[in-house]
Amino acid sequence: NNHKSCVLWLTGLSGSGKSTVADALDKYFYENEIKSYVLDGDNIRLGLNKNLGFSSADRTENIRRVGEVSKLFVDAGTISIAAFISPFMDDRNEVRRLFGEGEFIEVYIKCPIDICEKRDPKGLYKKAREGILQEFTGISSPYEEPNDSEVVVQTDKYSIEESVQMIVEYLMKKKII
Ligand code: GGZ
Repeated sequence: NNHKSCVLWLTGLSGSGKSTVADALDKYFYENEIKSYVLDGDNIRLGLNKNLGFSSADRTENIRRVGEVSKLFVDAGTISIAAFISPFMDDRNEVRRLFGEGEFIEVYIKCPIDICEKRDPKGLYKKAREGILQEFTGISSPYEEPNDSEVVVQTDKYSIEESVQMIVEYLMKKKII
């Protein structure tokens, strides 16, 4: 399969569905013989970035490193699917600057915080409310909403399949896949 490479930068709150959408996209690409790789907290924060926590400075450094790793994947011809909260607009825009025109595709995984909090798959919102978890995004640490994302996916309104389809359609329209 002939395709261009790019980074799909998924930003959104904890519990918004970033990892779910990332994994479903990865599966779609695999089934269509398109090379892709998911970067997320599970494979980055436990390894390369295990010296980083959740202070603003550490989040900024987390995102900077993930941006650089994503660039390596794109150079290698693989679509990088990066799923990180990436709460700061400046940090997201710094990553954008690493890439060529059209190569950085910001996908805002948009979901109201009360719904994320209801989902609370890992019980983290509860811990944040109780003050056990500090500097939690959306509760005690900011999330700067994107306002110029290439794609906006509302996971409270659309199914995972529909969300994947919207991203795929964008990539087809831009002749990336
Ligand atoms: C936000 C936290 C925190 C705090 C632990 N704030 O929903 P999850 O569990 O599986 O994903 C969240 C993940 C966020 O890591 P990122 O690397 O994406 O964050 S950032 O882009 O801001 O650097 C959450 C868990 O880590 N987690 N503590 N205080 N999320």
